[in-house]
Amino acid sequence: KDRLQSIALERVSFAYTPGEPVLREVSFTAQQGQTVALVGPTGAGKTSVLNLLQRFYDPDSGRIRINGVDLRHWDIRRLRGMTALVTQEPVLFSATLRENIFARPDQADEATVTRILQAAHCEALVQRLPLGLDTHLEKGGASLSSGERQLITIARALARDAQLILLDEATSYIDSQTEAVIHKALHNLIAGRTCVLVAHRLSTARSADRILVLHQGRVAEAGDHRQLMERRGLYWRLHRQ
Ligand code: M5T
Ligand code: MG
Repeated sequence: KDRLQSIALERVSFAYTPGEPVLREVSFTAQQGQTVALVGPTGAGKTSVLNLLQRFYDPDSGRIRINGVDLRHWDIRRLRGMTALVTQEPVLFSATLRENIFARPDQADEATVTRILQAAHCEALVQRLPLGLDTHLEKGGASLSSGERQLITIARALARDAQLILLDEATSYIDSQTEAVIHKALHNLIAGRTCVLVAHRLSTARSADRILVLHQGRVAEAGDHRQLMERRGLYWRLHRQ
């Protein structure tokens, strides 16, 4: 299994449409086990960074490296095996909850299943569903709340034991109780793993090793929560809104 040691963006620029750059010379690094949080206004380019890290697109200039190796030289299957994505709009399969979480349900023993459901705070959901883990999710989980769908994708990422977590926090309205539960599940997912996360709630960014404030595709500020608050710049102003 590949071990993730570091990821680095080196002056990455990118445009979906030629001449309309959405990322301009973005640089950051994360060592194994670290969390980098991306914050900033809508359209700043946060999700685009995750798109490049998944190789949905390649940079127009600059480099992305994993373990020092240019991302374009990585085998895409190895990259996918290492990475788990937790998105704003989770895609659930029209299959059982168990199949949605475990790629090989027959190989997941009971202790593992229990541990993962606990860590992802999915136990209440499993209890609520008529057939528990074996409940068939109709229409990709249309009957579930967006918070529940998010917890399922967190469980899925835990089950895969991916080393690189790419997380785009949901923007949709979630009540504060559900938000607290998701926050705890995310904490369990991120612990010990390397993570690049787009934080829409500033409380998620707070504990990151490094926070990047993106503004119009540029890194406007970078530092940890304390450093950025002391700076009294953009990040500090985001907190006062
Ligand atoms: C940055 C444009 C978007 C915006 C800019 C994902 C995507 C974005 N864009 C495209 O043209 N095509 C695409 O597939 O790129 O967008 P973003 O990276 O999605 O910004 P964000 O994640 O910081 O914003 P938000 O609203 O999620 O907080 O001009 O139109
Ligand atoms: Mg986004």
